[in-house]
Amino acid sequence: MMERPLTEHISSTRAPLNLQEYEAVGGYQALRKVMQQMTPQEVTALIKESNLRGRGGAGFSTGMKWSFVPMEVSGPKYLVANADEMEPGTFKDRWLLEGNPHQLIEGMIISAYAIQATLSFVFLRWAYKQAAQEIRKAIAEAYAAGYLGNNILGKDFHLEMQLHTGVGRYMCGEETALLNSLEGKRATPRAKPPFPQVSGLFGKPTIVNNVETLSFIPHIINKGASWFQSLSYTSDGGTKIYGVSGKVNKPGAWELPMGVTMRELLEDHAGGMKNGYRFRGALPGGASTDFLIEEHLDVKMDFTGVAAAGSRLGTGTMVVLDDKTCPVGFVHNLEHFFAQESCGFCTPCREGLPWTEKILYALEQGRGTAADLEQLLLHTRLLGPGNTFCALAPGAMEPLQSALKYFREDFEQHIQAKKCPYAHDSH
Ligand code: L3W
Repeated sequence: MMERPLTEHISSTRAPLNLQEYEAVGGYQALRKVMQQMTPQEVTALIKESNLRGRGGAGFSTGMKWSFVPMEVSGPKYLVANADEMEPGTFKDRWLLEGNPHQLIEGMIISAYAIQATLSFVFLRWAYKQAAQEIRKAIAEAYAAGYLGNNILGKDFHLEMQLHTGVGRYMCGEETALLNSLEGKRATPRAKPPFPQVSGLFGKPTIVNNVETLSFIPHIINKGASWFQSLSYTSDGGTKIYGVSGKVNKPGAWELPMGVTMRELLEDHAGGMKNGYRFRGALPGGASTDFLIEEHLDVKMDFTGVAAAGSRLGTGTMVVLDDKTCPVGFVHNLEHFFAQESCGFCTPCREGLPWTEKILYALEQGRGTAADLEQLLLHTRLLGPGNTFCALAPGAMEPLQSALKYFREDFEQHIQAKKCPYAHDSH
């Protein structure tokens, strides 16, 4: 029987586990174990050993991130759960937030203990109203039970937790923009280094981890690093919440062993393509990843496998492109989103994304020229890694550059025919 530790107790037909129900299935046992038996350093060492890699998109080692916190520095330290899930096609954290809020809270308390943080925040996407209700209720229950507040489980450890709802901007998911937003400032990114682990919220050491990442912590404490490794098909340990959207029979999200193939996801879980639609490609991890195509269907969906195929696992939630949807229109739609969500702080992103969108729109409408394709290629370099302040614009260039590589004929057909060849089909 395949284990699904994160979602085992989530059911679409009932409310999330309340505190008592969560405790009845072993909830807060990991926190007890940590408080009774483990030093902060031991917790960090265990998480490092588990090779838990960040589930927000970048896959950075969680234990290593924690180990950068200068523990010898006195004064406040902070922990933030990044619940600002806004990556297009991505709806995995919502499942955990609405389905098992105590699991996240327990993970946060343990993580805060590991870095000796005394104040923690759930930074929640504005539109996640149901999640806000569940988290607020669960935080109150955790306070009432003595899992939050002063002297947690009788130890000399104190932690406050607050729910902070965002303002509905994609930019707030970038960790330094998120911290500026929490400080009440405009949500623009900060230069890194210094990384937040050293200088984060109000200039103090701060850890920002994704919801899925933090939700794993109690399970790793309870069952150990090798158990976590054993859940996965590959060396990137654990399970992963994968998702599929697009013209498939059963779009959805599933917790599966890390390293399932794209084909398994598409055929076994998403039920294959809908009648009359053929698979042309997919963005493996939300919109800001490169397309993979049919020849990649047997790629293992872990950080290493997807990178070797020329893309990134990202959030692990796949967006499928079918043969009746215009790839130019598809990418135009994405660039419209990214242009709208640029925070405007750095010039290449602020100016380059709307220009990219404009060129794509003209192409889609049959008003494009061959020179426009060169312009688009130039943009993928000018807005690429190293030329902007954060990952937003480079991420936005990934679907574009790979569409120009794999679907170039479609772009050229628009130019030659002076119209969209899909005009009657693509909706
Ligand atoms: C110390 C170093 N810390 C990296 C830390 C850093 C951060 C984490 C990842 O996100 C992803 C992208 C898209 N010393 C460090 C270090 N860190 N080097 O590791 O850092 P980084 O820079 O690799 O990535 P990032 O800029 O934090 C970029 C994804 O985000 N994305 C959007 C995702 C949206 C969602 C959502 O809505 N749920 O996830 C857009 O590009 O996949 O991989 O903590 O401090 N030398």
